[in-house]
Amino acid sequence: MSKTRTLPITAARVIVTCPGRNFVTLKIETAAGSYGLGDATLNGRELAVASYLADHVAPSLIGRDAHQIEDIWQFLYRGAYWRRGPVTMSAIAAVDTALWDIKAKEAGMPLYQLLGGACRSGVRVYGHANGETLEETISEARRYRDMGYTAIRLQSGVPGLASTYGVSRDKMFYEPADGGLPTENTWSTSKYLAATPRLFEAARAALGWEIDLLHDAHHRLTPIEAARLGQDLEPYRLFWLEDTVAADNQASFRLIRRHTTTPLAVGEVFNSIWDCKQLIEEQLIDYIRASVGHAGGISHLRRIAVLADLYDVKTGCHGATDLSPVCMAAALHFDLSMPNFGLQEYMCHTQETDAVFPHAYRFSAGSLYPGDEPGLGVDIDEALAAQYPYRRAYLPVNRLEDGTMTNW
Ligand code: GCO
Ligand code: MG
Repeated sequence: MSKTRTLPITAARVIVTCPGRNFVTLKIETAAGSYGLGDATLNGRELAVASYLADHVAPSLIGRDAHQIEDIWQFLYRGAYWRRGPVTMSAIAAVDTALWDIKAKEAGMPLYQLLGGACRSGVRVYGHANGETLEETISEARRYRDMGYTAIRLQSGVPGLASTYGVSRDKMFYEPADGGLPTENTWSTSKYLAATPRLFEAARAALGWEIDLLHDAHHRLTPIEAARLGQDLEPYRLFWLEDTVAADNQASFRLIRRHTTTPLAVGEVFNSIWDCKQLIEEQLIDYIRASVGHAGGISHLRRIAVLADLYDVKTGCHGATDLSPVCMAAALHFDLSMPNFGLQEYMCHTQETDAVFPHAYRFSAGSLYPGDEPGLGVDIDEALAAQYPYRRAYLPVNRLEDGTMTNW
């Protein structure tokens, strides 16, 4: 029997860059001269993960065998003692993703081949149509349809509110981290609940029934309000209704589920299988939105997806602009290889970001294709990245009209 070749890790470097928005990237190098990339971006808390990796993880990686992905995952998860949480799990995710990138490059295969091969020809994605008014949102949706999208998320301004989640001036590149300190928004659930069914009624009248429509409530409702919205939207047959409640209390989905057949998606802020377990096992949701970047990497997200598959829950990976092209590429290889893939979120990155992260993945006719380069098929131009130093940026915060803090 031949002896297994080891692949010692020689360096693990953290690269922070801001080509329009902040990204944290881990680059792991091996004695063979190969390297892999992992996304460690945590919107509004970027430097916490950068320090976690550079100060606490990188030194313990040097000399380990890059091929031992699962053992290194367990070492970082169990070895931290302080388990889970977005900072730890984003850091572990970056290591895991970089190691899968290395292994696939060593194998000379695109990563999806190593994960079991393609289960479908491409990865269907949804785009983001948004506008200040219902009319503007619908005309944006038409534009997305003309670009080839077959699934579109609709977010619209709410009459009587100055701003809301999901509506931006730049229609192609939505960026919510808009302030050097958190900006304050004002929120009214009653105004939102009145406006949203009207948006979808108008959208179906204008766009017909061929197109899949989605919506994100962004954690702002109570369970009974979520149940109401789900019922009110039933006539318009949404593909999914996302993040109605914050889901800190997984059992709260029982109440929502009891009242509506609108398909439910949740989990972009989840970072572990334990955040998903009850929701999946009790079949309280239809789509799990956890991402490679925030939920422990490809290794851990596969566990979540395998559990979900047992209960007819499909994947719907988070894919906002604050997940870098490294994370997007990883998501595409994962999506292509999983039997219970549902739909992938896709917000285009800016040209500046794409230049820093040259990538093989391409959009065509409503789907993304990861390409057939060995590994993830994404690189980082370090010289260009160095030209964009970190800029502090925060997500907004939200208050009710009487001043009470609420979820953003
Ligand atoms: C989505 C999300 C994002 C988040 C953002 C926070 O569904 O894409 O809700 O827009 O708000 O990722 O950093
Ligand atoms: Mg969301």
